[in-house]
Amino acid sequence: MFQSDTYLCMAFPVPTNQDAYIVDFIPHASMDTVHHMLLFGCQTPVSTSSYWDCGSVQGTCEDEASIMYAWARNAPPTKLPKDVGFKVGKNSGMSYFVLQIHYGDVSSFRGEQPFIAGIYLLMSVDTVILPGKKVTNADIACDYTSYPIYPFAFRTHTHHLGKVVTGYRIRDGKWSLIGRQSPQLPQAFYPANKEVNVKYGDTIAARCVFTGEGRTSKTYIGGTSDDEMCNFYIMYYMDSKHAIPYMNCMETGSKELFQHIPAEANVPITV
Ligand code: IYT
Ligand code: CU
Ligand code: CU
Repeated sequence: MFQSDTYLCMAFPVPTNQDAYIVDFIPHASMDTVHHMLLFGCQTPVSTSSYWDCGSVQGTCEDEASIMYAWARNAPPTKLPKDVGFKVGKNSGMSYFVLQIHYGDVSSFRGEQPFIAGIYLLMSVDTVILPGKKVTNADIACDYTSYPIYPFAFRTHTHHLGKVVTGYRIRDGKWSLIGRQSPQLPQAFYPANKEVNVKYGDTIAARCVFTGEGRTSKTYIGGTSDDEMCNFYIMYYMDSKHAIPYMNCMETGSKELFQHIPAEANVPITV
């Protein structure tokens, strides 16, 4: 019934007018039919009446959507740490949940939490992969100038040409691994290296390694499965006092900086 590359979305109003905190996700998915599910929060979904086709890049919300949860077949589900919640409800700009690829259910609300969960997204906007070229690196890096965050899960996303995606914190010139995964494995959130927090003055960096083998023309960043994307998502918690639920980084970082990236970033992960 559904072709591959068909994405269906449905919006659900957050069932409260007050602020609430999501502390758990329980996917009710049939392993046979659902390949993956993503849960977003936003103010204005594309539709509020029925389900819709949301395969293209802007397919979920009219305003900015923030990813809160990813479930993929054959990948272990991520748990939020104790006392950590995603803030939702009118005041937080999250009036709706949008579930991409139906069959889901969410029902864990709590009052104010000491820690708030958030997403830091590193994404490349300008990578071009030359046909036949064995290795193309997409590098992303930004200085971090906010309150401390504590990464606890990460997710990688590319389309077919991605081999490995790796994320780091750089502090005093030292690169520490946040997470590393093949985007050809289920694109769920995986546990991050718990020893690595990020604070003011650090740099956050990621590299996606692509291959242009098998292509006969240039590949650009874009929304279809013939295009590519380079995403490294960090799910973190931070003190509720300075809750920032969403941050992103779209800068390429300096060549000089990436001369010091650990060699592991270019070691393919066999799937
Ligand atoms: C161009 C690109 O890399 N798009 C990604 C990242 C992205 C996510 C969101 C960009 C924007 C967003 O509002 I949320 I602007 C992208 O589309 N990634 C897909 C999903 O849309 C989340 C993925 O599976 O990671
Ligand atoms: Cu899928
Ligand atoms: Cu994509």
